[in-house]
Amino acid sequence: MEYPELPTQIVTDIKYTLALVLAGGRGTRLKDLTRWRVKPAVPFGGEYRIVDFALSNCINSGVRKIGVLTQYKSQSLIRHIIHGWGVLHAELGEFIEILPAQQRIAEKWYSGTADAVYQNIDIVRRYNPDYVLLLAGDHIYKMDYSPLISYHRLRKSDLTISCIEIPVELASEFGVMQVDDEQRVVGFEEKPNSPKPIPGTRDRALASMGIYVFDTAFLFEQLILDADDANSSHDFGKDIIPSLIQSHRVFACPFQSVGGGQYWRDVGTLDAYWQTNMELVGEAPELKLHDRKWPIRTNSRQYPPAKFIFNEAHRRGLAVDSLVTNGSIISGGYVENSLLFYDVRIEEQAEVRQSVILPEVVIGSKCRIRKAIIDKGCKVPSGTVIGEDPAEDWERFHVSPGGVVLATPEMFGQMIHKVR
Ligand code: ADQ
Ligand code: ADP
Repeated sequence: MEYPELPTQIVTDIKYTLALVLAGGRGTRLKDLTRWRVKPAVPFGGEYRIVDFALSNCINSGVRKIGVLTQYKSQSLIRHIIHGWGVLHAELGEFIEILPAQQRIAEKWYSGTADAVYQNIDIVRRYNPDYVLLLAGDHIYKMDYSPLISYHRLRKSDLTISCIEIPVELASEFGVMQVDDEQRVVGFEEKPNSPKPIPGTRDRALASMGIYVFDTAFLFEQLILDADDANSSHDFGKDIIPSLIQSHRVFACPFQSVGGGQYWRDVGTLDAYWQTNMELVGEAPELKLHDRKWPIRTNSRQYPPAKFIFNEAHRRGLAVDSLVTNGSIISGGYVENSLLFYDVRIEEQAEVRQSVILPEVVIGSKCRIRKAIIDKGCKVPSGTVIGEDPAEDWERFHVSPGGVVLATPEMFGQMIHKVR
């Protein structure tokens, strides 16, 4: 007789899973937002850092053994995790550990995602998990990883890849796969120039989300083989996955967002970063941050409530269609269709529209800011105009292909943390 899937087995699967969050890439397309911090540490959504989504998904899924692999400009990320993520109980076998590149095995930095995991192989061995869940630290989404892990076991899979359907014209940025009727992966190309559409469609492709479940012993075997291969670039997407699909059981598991739908965003460019933040400002955002059943945790700061000081003469001192985070004060200024992070000041007669204002920014009086991202700590001098004259913006700031202006403290000549 066949027994139905027992809930206790699912709990055991999750309990013996180790999540490794890959958070070491450069993220160069975010330009100066990643000049001093790695992409997963970039502030997002008023209160959060990008990595909070992967970490919260882990905690909410019950995956509570977590390693965060980091190397490039990691201080901001390390600070965020140390100050904000002390939420697990070591005495219950739960932890979040930071795994910086530290030359344990080879005398070099992490050279690719597979090498990053390989260089921590002794640490992973010590944790002794049954499964390893590999995640990227730079996506915005809400996902329950437990069905993915059960799917992996039930299919007797060696490797399971979480996948999503995307427009084929965007697919060159992703690992693109083909599957058979049972979702077994029969083709995989990393960032192909001409991505193959899903059979029966012309405009959809099946993309890897860079989320993998491995049986631990199998992962070790493959990492060691890869480490010995002089021709490999030591990357899961480029090297390991394509080499496995003929000889091993590799399955694709279709993604479903918590609460339904398929919300998943890579905020890899300034335009995507701005757009994804702006979506939150809209009336009914697809990403529901108010959902208490799947809370996104962060390093919450103890700030007083946001404050609005109305100036009777100018009828200013308000924000409409906007998100305003704690500690912010709008004093006689006007904010529309914008997202203000914590501890932001908008001074007399300043106007901010369609903009993302990161923490600890001061927008001086009579500034006019439109379609901009203002990085943490900027003190924007009174009277500054951004987003009205492209030629002027080009001279002083960074302007994205979609016309979003990024301003950082350095662009205002404000060296917040001087090197010399
Ligand atoms: P990319 O996102 O382009 O494609 P990559 O640049 O390797 O892949 O980044 C994946 C994650 O690993 C990121 O979170 C990054 O920060 C981190 N990372 C990169 N290099 C690292 C290193 N040396 N050390 C530690 N961490 C590192 C991948 C897959 C595609 C898939 C997309 C989905 O290769 O097949 O479609 O993710 O976004
Ligand atoms: P985060 O909390 O994101 O790590 P910080 O508080 O360290 O940011 O920095 C505040 C601002 O100063 C950010 O806009 C950041 O890009 C910038 N910054 C950080 N380090 C330096 C530096 N050494 N020189 C100039 N600017 C810096």
